[in-house]
Amino acid sequence: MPRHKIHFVTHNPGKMREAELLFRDYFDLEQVDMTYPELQDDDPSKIAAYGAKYCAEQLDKPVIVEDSGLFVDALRGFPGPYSAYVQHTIGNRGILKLMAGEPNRRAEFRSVVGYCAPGEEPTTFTGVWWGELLTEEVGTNGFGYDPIFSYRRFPVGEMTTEQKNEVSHRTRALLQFREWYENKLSARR
Ligand code: ITT
Repeated sequence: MPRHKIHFVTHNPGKMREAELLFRDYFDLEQVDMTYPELQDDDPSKIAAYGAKYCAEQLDKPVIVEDSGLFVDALRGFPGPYSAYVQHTIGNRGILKLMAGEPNRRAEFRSVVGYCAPGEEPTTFTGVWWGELLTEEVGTNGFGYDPIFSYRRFPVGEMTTEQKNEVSHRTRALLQFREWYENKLSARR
C-alpha cells in the first residue's frame, strides 16, 4: 500500500527537517513553498487555523502549516507574534542587546501546528518549550533563535536535530498532530 502523504506549507527548511524526522516512520511529508496570508492576531492558534484552511482550499489537498515564535519574559513576551520579522531585522544580536545586563533570562518557544483538509474545518495543536536566553550566540546547528536559546544549560545551537526533537515546542505540537492523524486514518480504514 502506498504511504500516506501530507503537504507541509512552509518556507523554512529547518521546520521541514524536524518534522520529517518525526514523521518518517508514519507518513511522507512534502514541502510546499507557498506564501499564505498571515492573519494579524496575538493568538497563534488563529493564525495557524486560518493559514491551514487557506492553503487546503488553494491546493485542494490536506495540509499542515506551523506558526511559531519566541516569547521572552523580561521583554514582556517580545518578539512573540513578530518573531519572524524581528529575526529578519535585528536578529539574534539585536535580542541579545535588548537583554544586556538582564538577569531574568527566561523565555519560551511556542509552536502551533494547523491541519486542514479541503472542505473541512481546521484543527490546531500547540507545544511550548521553556528555556533561557544565552548572553552570546553559541553553536551553528538549528535555525533562527536556536543559537541564543538554551535548555537545561544545554545550548540549542549545539544540539543535533534528534536531540532538539526530543524536547522542542515543535515536537510537542507535531506529536499531538501525529497521534490525532493516525487515529483519523485508522477510523477511515
Ligand atoms: P514559515 O514559512 O513556516 O512561516 P517562518 O520561518 O517565517 O516559516 P514563522 O512565521 O512561524 O516561520 O516565524 C517564526 C520565527 O521564529 C522565525 O523567525 C523562526 O526562525 C523562529 N523560530 C521558530 N521556531 C524556532 C526554533 O525551533 N528555533 C529557532 N527559531 C525558531
